[in-house]
Amino acid sequence: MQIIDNPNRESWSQILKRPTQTVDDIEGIVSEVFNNVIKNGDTAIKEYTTRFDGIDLQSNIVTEEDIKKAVLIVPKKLQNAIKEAKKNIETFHIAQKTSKINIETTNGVQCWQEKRPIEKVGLYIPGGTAPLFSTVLMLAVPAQIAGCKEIVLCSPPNKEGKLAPEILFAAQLCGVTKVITVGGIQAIAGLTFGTEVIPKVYKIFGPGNQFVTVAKQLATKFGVAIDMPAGPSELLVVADNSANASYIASDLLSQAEHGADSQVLLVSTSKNLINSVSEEIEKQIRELPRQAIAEKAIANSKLIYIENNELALDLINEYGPEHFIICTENEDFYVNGIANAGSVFIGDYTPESAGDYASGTNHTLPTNGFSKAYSGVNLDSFLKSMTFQKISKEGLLNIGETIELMAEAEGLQAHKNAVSIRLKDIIPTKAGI
Ligand code: HSO
Ligand code: ZN
Repeated sequence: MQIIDNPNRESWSQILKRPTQTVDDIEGIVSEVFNNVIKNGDTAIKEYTTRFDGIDLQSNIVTEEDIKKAVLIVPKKLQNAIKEAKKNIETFHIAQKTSKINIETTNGVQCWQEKRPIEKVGLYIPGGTAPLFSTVLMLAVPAQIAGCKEIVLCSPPNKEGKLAPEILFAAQLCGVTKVITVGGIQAIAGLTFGTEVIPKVYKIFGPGNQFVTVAKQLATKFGVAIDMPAGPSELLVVADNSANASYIASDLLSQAEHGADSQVLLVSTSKNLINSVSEEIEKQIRELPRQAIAEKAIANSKLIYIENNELALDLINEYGPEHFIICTENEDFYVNGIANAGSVFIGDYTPESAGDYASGTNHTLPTNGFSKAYSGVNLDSFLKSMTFQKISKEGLLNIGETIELMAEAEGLQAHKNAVSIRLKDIIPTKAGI
């Protein structure tokens, strides 16, 4: 693994580049699929499933019967583990509920703000080399707590034309209202425009490959919201001499095995630790079933020696990792100083896998430096804040003139009139409008 020795600030942006692979003309194919789905609905969806997934599906509707069968296949022990994880995710996300804010800004002017669920949401669960059913929990649990009425789950068919039974088990456990076997651009197009089978939704969540990501971005042009721009997984660990090199190596490999384009970084003030972690990675990677994938990700990854904690923190904030693990003696320095990270894991006994599955935090997080401006998925992602106001006669008397003056100054006479016409009734002697 590449070791970088005390890089100067000017070189940071080069060193911290993400290994994004660009596929030519994704937008072209995404627009083609969108247009075809607008025109031909489910017929187009079926054609693209045959073309992109290599599966000729008779029906992509997942029935109650399919779900019942899936539940029988998932081993009881795994079912219990999924339930345990769900409980923790639920506890953490229920705690995120906020109370209504209700305040009188001026006498007689009552303003309040409350949150209401987004009524229809679409959850995209990728297929690929490993169907990540844990993502079903991370999206459906907060959707259900928020009170979303329609929770539609789309995921691509496997080689047998089916969804993994664990995905179906998690979906029924978490109150998903409809499951459809459809993936890729065509799934996003279906959720954006609606077809006979796929309901149109107001917001689309979930990770996906570059095609899905570009499709989600195009969906926003048609008025559908998305959770965030998603990219390959990443992890940055900061560790000093006090850290356990084999633990650190296991964490770095846990993200590296996600995909060839994942990136993992170690930042350390200790050259000893860097060398030990490098050796440990070589040892542990040989034992992994997904060694080939992890090796490609490790080729994109770096061990960075930095001479002091202040510089290290600046570098970490410039990178803005999706996941940030702190294994240092002075952990508070990093906990308090971190400005840009999706989710933070503190201490020797907090592997990132805990947050991926079962501690309770959400694993749908901003990648590619988006942690500088975006939050990970949380309860609020499924809610909208709405404001309300009720003004009494006294209230309008109190703020009426302010509104009139401002409207007049903006040259908006009709705005002013809407106040004046009322004030005239409240104070009959007031000059005409
Ligand atoms: N680490 C991934 C989430 C995940 N890991 C799902 C295992 N399963 C998000 O970057
Ligand atoms: Zn993971």
